[in-house]
Amino acid sequence: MKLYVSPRAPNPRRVQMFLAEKGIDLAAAGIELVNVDLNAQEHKSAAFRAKSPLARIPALEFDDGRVLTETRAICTWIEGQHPEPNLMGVDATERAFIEMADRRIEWYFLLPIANCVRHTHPGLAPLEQPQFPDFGRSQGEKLRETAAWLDAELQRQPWMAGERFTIADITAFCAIEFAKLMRFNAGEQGFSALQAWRDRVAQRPAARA
Ligand SMILES: N[C@@H](CCC(=O)N[C@@H](CS)C(=O)NCC(=O)O)C(=O)O
Repeated sequence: MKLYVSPRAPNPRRVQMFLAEKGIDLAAAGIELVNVDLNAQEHKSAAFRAKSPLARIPALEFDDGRVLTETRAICTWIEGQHPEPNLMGVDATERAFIEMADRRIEWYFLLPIANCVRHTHPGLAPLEQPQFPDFGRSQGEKLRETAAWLDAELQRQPWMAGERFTIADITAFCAIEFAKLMRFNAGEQGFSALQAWRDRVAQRPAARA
């Protein structure tokens, strides 16, 4: 199988961190990492679009030629193949609550960060045309509302979805690391619980994936 990724891109990083948290040896699992050069627009080539029609990564290509995209869908497949340690919930109720946390973080934390960076950072200009800096900055402001909410959550629970580390922590960590490109620092903004959580996740070996 081939997993299409790119260094520094937050969504492929979510899958790579998920694999690392599972302790999966990529060679033993038959997964080859393939780097896609986003700056060179490699993902927009006809060859790559044949695999991922919306020209997005990550993408997981099966040996039979089928291609799975969307980070959460790829993680769902990995969780099914490698159930332990569980990162997405052990029963219907826990799965639903973890999904709620993960999707909230994806939509209201990662997305505004991505929009802010993509519309304000010159390095992202090759990917986001046209850039709308005012829109990007307004997304940066909206991000602070979600950060305040996450900070409050983390004052009463240790992890994003509750009492244990889950996929929601992976999504939030990859998002907050990407937010360095918009100079967002939770601690400096007064979100000390969010900063302490970020620093704890950064200590995990998988954070280096
Ligand atoms: N909803 C998708 C988002 C994937 C996505 O936007 N990936 C970015 C990299 S983090 C990408 O491929 N960007 C290419 C582009 O903007 O042209 C997922 O969850 O995987």
